[in-house]
Amino acid sequence: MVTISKKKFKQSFETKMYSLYAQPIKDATNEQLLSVLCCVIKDIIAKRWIETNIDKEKEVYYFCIEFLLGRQLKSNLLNLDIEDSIRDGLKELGIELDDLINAETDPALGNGGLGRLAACFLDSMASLKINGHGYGIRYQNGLFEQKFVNGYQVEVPDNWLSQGAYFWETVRPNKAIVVKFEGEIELVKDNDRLKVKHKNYIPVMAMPYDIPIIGYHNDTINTLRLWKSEIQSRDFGQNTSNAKNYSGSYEDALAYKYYAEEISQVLYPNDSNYAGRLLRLKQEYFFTSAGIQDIIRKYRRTKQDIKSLQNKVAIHINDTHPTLCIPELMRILLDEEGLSWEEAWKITTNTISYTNHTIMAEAMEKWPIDMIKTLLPRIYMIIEEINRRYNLYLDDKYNDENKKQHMRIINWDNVNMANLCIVGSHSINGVAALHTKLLKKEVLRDFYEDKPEKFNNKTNGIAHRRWLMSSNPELSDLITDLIGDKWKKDTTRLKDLEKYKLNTSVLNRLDEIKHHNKEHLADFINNTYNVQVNPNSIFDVQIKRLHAYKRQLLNILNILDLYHELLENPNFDMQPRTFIFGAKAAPGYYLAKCIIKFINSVADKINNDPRVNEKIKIIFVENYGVSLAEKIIPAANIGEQISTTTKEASGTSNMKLMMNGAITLATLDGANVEIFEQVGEDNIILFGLSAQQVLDYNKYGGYSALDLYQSNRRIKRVVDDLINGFIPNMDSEGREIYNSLITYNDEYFVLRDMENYSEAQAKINKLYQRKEQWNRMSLMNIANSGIFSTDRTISEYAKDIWFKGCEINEKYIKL
Ligand code: NBX
Repeated sequence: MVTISKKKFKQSFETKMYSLYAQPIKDATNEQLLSVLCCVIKDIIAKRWIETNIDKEKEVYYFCIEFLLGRQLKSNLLNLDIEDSIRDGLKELGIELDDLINAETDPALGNGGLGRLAACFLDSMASLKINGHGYGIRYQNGLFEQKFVNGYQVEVPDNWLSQGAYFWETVRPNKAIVVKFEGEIELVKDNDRLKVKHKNYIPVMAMPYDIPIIGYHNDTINTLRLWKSEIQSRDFGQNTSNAKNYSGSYEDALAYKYYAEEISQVLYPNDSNYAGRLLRLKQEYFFTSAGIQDIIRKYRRTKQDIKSLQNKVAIHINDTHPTLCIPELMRILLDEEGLSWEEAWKITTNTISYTNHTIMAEAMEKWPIDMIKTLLPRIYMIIEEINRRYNLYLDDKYNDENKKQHMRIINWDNVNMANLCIVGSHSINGVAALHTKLLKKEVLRDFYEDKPEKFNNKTNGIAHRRWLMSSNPELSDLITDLIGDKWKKDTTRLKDLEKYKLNTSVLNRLDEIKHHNKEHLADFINNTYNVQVNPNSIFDVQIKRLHAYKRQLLNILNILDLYHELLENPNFDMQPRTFIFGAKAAPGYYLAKCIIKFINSVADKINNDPRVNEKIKIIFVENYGVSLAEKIIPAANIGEQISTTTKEASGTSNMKLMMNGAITLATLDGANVEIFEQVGEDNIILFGLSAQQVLDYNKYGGYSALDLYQSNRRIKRVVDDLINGFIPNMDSEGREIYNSLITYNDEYFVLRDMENYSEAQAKINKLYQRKEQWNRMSLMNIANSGIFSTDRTISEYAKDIWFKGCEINEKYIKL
């Protein structure tokens, strides 16, 4: 393990300060101090980083179009086990470590669950000593910064590189790669073979920026390689003689610069429907081509037979955004390595595996043929051939035209990316048991029936090092006091906490810690939003992207109902509650933005009504992201996981909240089902339609929202509030929401689940008053959260997918 003494650290820090900034420490800004600290840490790990990279075991490459890393300093110090010596050393230099921790930018290079999962996976791969590296895009602008203006979401461009640089990254111009767009393909005769010549293409340089991913208390340092797009200014030994010529005019040169740089300029801010835009397709090919070329370049250096690629390399496609890995690998094997189609296909399918993250039709990527053909002529030829061969297979095996139509890769002038992934990979997994079941039985049924052995489940997880040890140190220390520290490397040991479930003093300690965390959050809310919240109230939290299926609307309508009940009956026995929302809406998602405005308007009314504001407070935190999550989650009493059953593939905030002792209020959707199985019915509050009921409703025309509205007084009351002026400062947003519920018949069963939800909330109200029982439920949640560490998830990927049949699998079977 790397280590550094306090004395040595102080020396290195001072030297680095001089060499970087030529100024004394006392004159430095927090950003400068942070940059110096990052450099010192990078020096400490450099040797191990190099050594990890020349390891000879099979390597995993995890392709994801987003990585939502969060701040790195604290988690790096934790994983390196040097926080204390660095904290003390800095103190002696007159610097507070916490100031530097807070000075770090939080790179928002992802939308939500998908990108955060990828970041947790990197942490676990390194911590399990897997040589697993990430490939993604270094967006110049990450997810927009959210501001509320008069209750409306306003998007401000995210400028995470405004400090001039990201201190953790290392740029490697010597490893740049050329990615080719557009142009024409010519087949030229070369002896007795046809050679592929790509002419007049537009060369875009993929410049790698490497971020070290540090394993927990081990020597593994993996790499997250993010590519930035640039003009091709130097050739670095890559032959680009057939490229289009841009040196003609100044205008041409500028147009070329724009073309290249635009690709990694901005992250698409959608989390649930795909934007079928040309630029997005460029992004997808840009990072997959760069990554695949990089892998092959590295592999060639080992001088091993290309036919053994699958023994040394596993390529994982996270959702369909990196699908083009498949034809790109085929291209290299065919055109550069000269393999036959059959050989190339075997290697490709044996190397690549795919994870699906949604069953929602609107999120399924389908790219128009013409777009792919023009942008990526050679890749399109390969996709066409994959499709042609697959159609032969289908025609041979099935008569049912409908079924075959469903399974084709090219269909209705589009390339269906999920179908291409399924056909081109050896493993397809869903992200929670229910989700995988729905894939097998509903969405991908034909494929499952065709090749059942390819399908498997890998329930998501969370990096417990960040989401418990680092963000909730007091709880983490209590756990260690009670059961020792083995749980840090094996979270299933958390189960040992169960033996304290009748121990009043432990339960009280747990309560105290939760209270401290709530006080910290209350201070933060007070300082940031100028709203007073009561730490003795129940902190009820819903933090996730804003989407109709996640049903923030159900939550706020219930709050409104509660408000009415309180007004009608001021003595209504109610434990004070603080409802906390955090959510960004995709900028083009109008209904989601209306819901934000509605929540903010209801908050305004209730928070300013002295008749109730001792009992109810609503806080909608601006710009929700990883750093805010780290503050909110340790302080939560209740985690709202209230999606329309069948719609949330897994969810991961459910796991984070549970691990921090929140009680889950949930539908039996996504991984909530498994949380329920872990904690048992006494330790979770369930409500709502079952998956089967939702499927049946959807099959047979749904229920009548209008009938329910007309027959239920309380439901009618809150729905009418959307349009009767009861909530001030609303424009047409209320009508928009009203229409989604009544005119368009409540696609997400908000009103259908409302009564049941409100009963569940009433149950919570009662339970919380029995403090000891509540604390016991909290303890049981923590004790049974161990299975949701990504260490478990990743060891399953390792043994069932990436290293299946490999010698080194032995290592992971023991995990
Ligand atoms: O992936 C999320 C699911 O909704 C969650 O249920 C799940 O827990 C999580 C991790 O498996 N999906 C998600 O976050 N998707 C996106 O962010 C997304 C981004 C771009 C896009 C489509 C979806 N075009």
